[in-house]
Amino acid sequence: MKTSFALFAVLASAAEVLKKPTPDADGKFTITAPGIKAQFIPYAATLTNLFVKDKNGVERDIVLGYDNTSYYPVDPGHPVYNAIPGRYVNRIGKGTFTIDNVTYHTELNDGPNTLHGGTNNWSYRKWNVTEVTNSSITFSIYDPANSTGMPGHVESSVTYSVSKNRWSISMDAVSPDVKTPIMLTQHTYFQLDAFANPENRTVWNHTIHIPSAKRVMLADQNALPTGVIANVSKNDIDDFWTAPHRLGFASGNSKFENHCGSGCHGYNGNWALDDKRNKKDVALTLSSAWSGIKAELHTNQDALVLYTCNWNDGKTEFKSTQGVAGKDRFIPRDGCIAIEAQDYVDGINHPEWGRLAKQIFGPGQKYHWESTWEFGTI
Ligand SMILES: *[C@@H]1O[C@H](CO)[C@@H](O)[C@H](O)[C@H]1NC(C)=O
Ligand SMILES: *[C@@H]1O[C@H](CO)[C@@H](O)[C@H](O)[C@H]1NC(C)=O
Ligand SMILES: *[C@@H]1O[C@H](CO)[C@@H](O)[C@H](O)[C@H]1NC(C)=O
Ligand SMILES: *[C@@H]1O[C@H](CO)[C@@H](O)[C@H](O)[C@H]1NC(C)=O
Ligand SMILES: *[C@@H]1O[C@H](CO)[C@@H](O)[C@H](O)[C@H]1NC(C)=O
Ligand SMILES: *[C@@H]1O[C@H](CO)[C@@H](O)[C@H](O)[C@H]1NC(C)=O
Ligand SMILES: *[C@@H]1O[C@H](CO)[C@@H](O)[C@H](O)[C@H]1NC(C)=O
Ligand SMILES: *[C@@H]1O[C@H](CO)[C@@H](O)[C@H](O)[C@H]1NC(C)=O
Ligand SMILES: CC(=O)N[C@H]1CO[C@H](CO)[C@@H](O)[C@@H]1O
Repeated sequence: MKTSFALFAVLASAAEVLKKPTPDADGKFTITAPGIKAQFIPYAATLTNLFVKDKNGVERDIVLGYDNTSYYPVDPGHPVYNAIPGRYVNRIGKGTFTIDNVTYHTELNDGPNTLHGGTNNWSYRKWNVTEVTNSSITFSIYDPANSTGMPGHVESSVTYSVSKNRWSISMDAVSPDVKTPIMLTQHTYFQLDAFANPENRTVWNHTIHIPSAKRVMLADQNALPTGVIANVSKNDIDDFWTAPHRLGFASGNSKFENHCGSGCHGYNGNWALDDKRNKKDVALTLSSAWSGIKAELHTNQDALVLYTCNWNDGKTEFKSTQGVAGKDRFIPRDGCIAIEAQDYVDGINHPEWGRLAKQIFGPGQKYHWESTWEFGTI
């Protein structure tokens, strides 16, 4: 009796193991729910493909990426495609910060500043896969002390899950030993027409609305905040709050050129969301008239970085799941928008902003980030 029960248990658990989702030949894990399919690789905890239906019911892959999963780690441009940079995203002014009178130095990999933790950091590492189901996947990372010039080790994880028409992302992190900066984001680049609009492959005709983005960080030529947080007035170049605007609505404005740094037109800025907004409300809506796809963001974060892909050089191909058969496959300049929910850029160097408690974590404290994208049609 005992033996057969034990045998039954073994067989049952073997069946469980067999049913466990495994990666495909390219190393991609696929999770699905009605109306949505998402694929991921452990490198940088990257979303490689995101399929939703357009207004005609056609499935569209609406994020940037490569067909070849082996290319992500060796790509010299390394645009952090749909990855998790860390442990402190975006810029650190002059690659330095101070905690409790000790000054730390990080790699200057973006002009005079640090960007996304320097080279070879969280978005350059293969994360561990800790749990997979048909509709969710969890990746984890152990970041050793000083691996990015920052004190103490950090343990972090991200869970991606899908439910009907919805993609949810949840990230946690702790620094058990000492105080250290932690600020994460999920760095997805969207193209809601999947480059299949025969008239236009830029994002300028996508419409965006961010009702609580009433303030924006002024930035220098290297896209580093100066410290001044300006109010955004109606129809100003950064106004996406008073009404929905096309991303290209200000392209005739003299401020459009060099708006995101020297030689950079369009946007690579950081908007502060109203602290008092109801976090149950939609924080941002992005849509495109051509595909009719609409994406609504909910987030617990207080700021957003938007980047309209000025630096695409027109030499990188998009995926075989995108575009129009028979046409060229190159991503044009301005061909996408990265939407990064996070806290205020370089807040560790601006105590006057009052963000230190949201950006520096030590023993006993928990960092938690969450966002949901809900897809539909207009
Ligand atoms: C994929 O990328 C890797 C790394 O660059 C390269 O060695 C390999 O040849 C590529 N495979 C294909 C099918 O292009
Ligand atoms: C930092 O230095 C100041 C001035 O010397 C001192 O008053 C303060 O106690 C120090 N803080 C810490 C946490 O060591
Ligand atoms: C997951 O998907 C596989 C393949 O479609 C299926 O055999 C399995 O029963 C599913 N598991 C669950 C828990 O739904
Ligand atoms: C993955 O897990 C192994 C074993 O626990 C650990 O040694 C390694 O550092 C982990 N990798 C990452 C990227 O955290
Ligand atoms: C941290 O790493 C840098 C180089 O990566 C090194 O110069 C520095 O001494 C290290 N600091 C500590 C406290 O280990
Ligand atoms: C741009 O969007 C408008 C509606 O907002 C639509 O009428 C027009 O056809 C679109 N243009 C292109 C090139 O897709
Ligand atoms: C795409 O549309 C934008 C504005 O909507 C326009 O500036 C640009 O010239 C168009 N590109 C092409 C290739 O038609
Ligand atoms: C923004 O507006 C508020 C009042 O709504 C005002 O208190 C604040 O000084 C303004 N900020 C700037 C930088 O002008
Ligand atoms: C700039 C910097 O500190 N880079 C580090 C990122 O993490 C790797 C370990 O994965 C270190 O080797 C790099 O020095």
